[in-house]
Amino acid sequence: MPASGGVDEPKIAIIGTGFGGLAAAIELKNAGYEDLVIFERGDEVGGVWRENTYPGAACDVPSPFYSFSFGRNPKWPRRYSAQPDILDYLRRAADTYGVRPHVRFETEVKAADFDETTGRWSVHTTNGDITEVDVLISAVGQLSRPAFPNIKGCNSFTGPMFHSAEWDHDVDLAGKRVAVIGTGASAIQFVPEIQPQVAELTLFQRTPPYVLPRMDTEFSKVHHKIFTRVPATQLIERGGWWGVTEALGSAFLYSKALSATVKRLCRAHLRHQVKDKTLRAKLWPDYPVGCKRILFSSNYLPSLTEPNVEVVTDGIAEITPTGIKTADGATREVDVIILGTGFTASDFLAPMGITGLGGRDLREQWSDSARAYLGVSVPDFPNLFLMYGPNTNLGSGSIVFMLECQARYIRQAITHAQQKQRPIMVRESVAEEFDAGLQERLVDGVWSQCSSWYRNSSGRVSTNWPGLQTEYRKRTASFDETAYEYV
Ligand code: N01
Repeated sequence: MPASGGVDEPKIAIIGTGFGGLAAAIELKNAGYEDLVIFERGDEVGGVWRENTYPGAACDVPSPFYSFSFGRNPKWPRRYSAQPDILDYLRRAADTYGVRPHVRFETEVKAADFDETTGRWSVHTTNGDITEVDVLISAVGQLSRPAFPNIKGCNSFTGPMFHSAEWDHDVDLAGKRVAVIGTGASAIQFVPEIQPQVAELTLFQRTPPYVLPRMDTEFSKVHHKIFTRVPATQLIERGGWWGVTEALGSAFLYSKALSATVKRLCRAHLRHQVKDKTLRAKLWPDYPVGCKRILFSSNYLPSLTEPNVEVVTDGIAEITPTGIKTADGATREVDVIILGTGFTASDFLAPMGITGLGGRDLREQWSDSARAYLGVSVPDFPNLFLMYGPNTNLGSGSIVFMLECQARYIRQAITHAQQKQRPIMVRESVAEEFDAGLQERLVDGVWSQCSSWYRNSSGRVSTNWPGLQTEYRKRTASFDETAYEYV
């Protein structure tokens, strides 16, 4: 807050304009906070929904639930919306709620330092500007930085090679021999889209995913009319998906019997879609269901049964100038390599340099693992708040739901700090106790039983919330001032 005291309106900076940044901005604007500056490295709002333009990019959570509770859209073209429709929704949200005028586009934040004498943050951008603010909110997401595999010979490949999150639309895949590395949520969306165009598709699979059918449907004009005229129908669909995702979450977190049922459904889906026993064996996971994200697709498995597709399960030994060599010594010659290798999810806030009280460096503080009270507040970093911070991802559910919880909580925290006229930070003892409690639940949980982006390099589950969405909502409903202290 302003060092001069008073209850002046704080100047607030938000980094990022994906669902998280917009949720925070809209919450704050609705509460009357207008002195907002929002930094966005791209030239449009949208976050991952602006960046990921690969063929078939879509949300695997139904849109009536994967959208703002206050911004229901009766005109979603489909239940599982495609990337352009979600991006369009976010653009409209930025306009409808008056967020856009606050955004500084093509402005990337490289560092932020807390000044103890003024009680303010100095935000440094790559274009050399420094902006002083009272409150800093990071909404840079967990999945905004592509992970590139460290495979021998990676740079020697002479053909086009690109990551799914940086799709090169200038590369014409028609008639080409294409290699895909990775079988996560991104790959299973683009593989069925490119398979009919390419001459050969070689899918390098390290670990198969569990796949359930995607119960997609086009929303017709009739649906749109009903959703518009009887808004309760939208609420029913939203509530229904909330219930389904909570039930799925309960299965992984609390019930072996429910988990076994989910596994049986995945098995039945695989049997139904893949008749070839050898291929089926390759595609059946050997880790507990839910340990990696369960994927929803009705066209991925059938695409792998097409004659121009080979699923390779031998490990990749090397990328050569013209192909990919596997551990068994075989080399597949390919024209294009597509990396569906995911994101550096556990490097929260990287590569920004964030310096808090006493010159503490956030990256050093998090050198063993990122951690934050409720995923939002970090000791010694006053008036810094995180959206989609550590341990706020879900194995099942809508991140938008979680983001709204965080936005509400942060708004309350800011109001509190404003009333006290001093920057606030979470007490170290509170944050430690909270973190220990989470890890106690996570250490023997389902996500600790295989490797995935939910875990950092030391194996700690640093991305996921250990409970259901409902629990998170309850725990973030009201700001608890006793958990905080003042600078
Ligand atoms: O990434 P991933 P993603 N050699 O990390 C493999 C969200 N999302 O981009 O499992 C060989 O899931 C790796 O293998 P393994 C969603 O939250 C949402 O697909 O580690 N293979 C894995 O198969 C999702 O969970 C939507 O053994 C290598 C794959 O690459 C998250 O983004 C849509 C390798 C990476 O899978 C990430 O999904 C899309 C190597 N060296 C994404 N390195 C929605 O619909 C990695 N792999 C909302």
